Amino acid sequence: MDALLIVDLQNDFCPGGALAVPEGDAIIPVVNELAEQFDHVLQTQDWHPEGHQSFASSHPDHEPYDVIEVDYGEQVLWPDHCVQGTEGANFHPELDTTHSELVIRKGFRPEIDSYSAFYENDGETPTGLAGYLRDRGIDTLYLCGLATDFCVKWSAVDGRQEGFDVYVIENATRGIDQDGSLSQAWAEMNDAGVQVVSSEAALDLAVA
Ligand code: VGL
Ligand code: ZN
Repeated sequence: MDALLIVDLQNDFCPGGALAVPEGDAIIPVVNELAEQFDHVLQTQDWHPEGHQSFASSHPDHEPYDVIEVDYGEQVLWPDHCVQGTEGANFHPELDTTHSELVIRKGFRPEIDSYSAFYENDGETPTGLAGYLRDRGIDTLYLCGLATDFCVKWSAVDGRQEGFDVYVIENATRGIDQDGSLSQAWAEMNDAGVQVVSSEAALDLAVA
């Protein structure tokens, strides 16, 4: 069984937001069409407390996009974004969320960032998504949303690791592209066995 997973389509990742992904909002009409057609739709929501460790503002000697060492490895420092309860953390108002069965919130532990829908960035704290999918008999995931080179990539690679078939819908995702991270992300996804499809091909495959 197939599911569409819409990653972090929130105000702060769209133009005008705190961590805007170029053209982030351009995917919304495509995502809405996909959401209408899939039998199962899931979403993630980046959901940080104020003062989160991933915020540059929590590290007085650093600026946004610096990379620091933390307990679980390298951490990019971001502008404050998707703070719990703020407008920036809300889903984009044009996103049709009526079809969504489940919203997985992530990044709410103050000391751990969480890009992947499956695991926090320590690589071992699960979000519960794998169990939910298995319980529901879902074995194939179609990913869309933001950002291609961070939360979408980590979710896709971890999904493969967990044994799911994973497709990334190329025209329904956009990247941040920090220091070449976008082309590296496509290469890593390819190496992990993630397949790349257009939204038209995804609809043919999944809804046929
Ligand atoms: C994301 C950076 C920080 C994402 C979330 O959704 O890709 N990127 N938090
Ligand atoms: Zn975040």
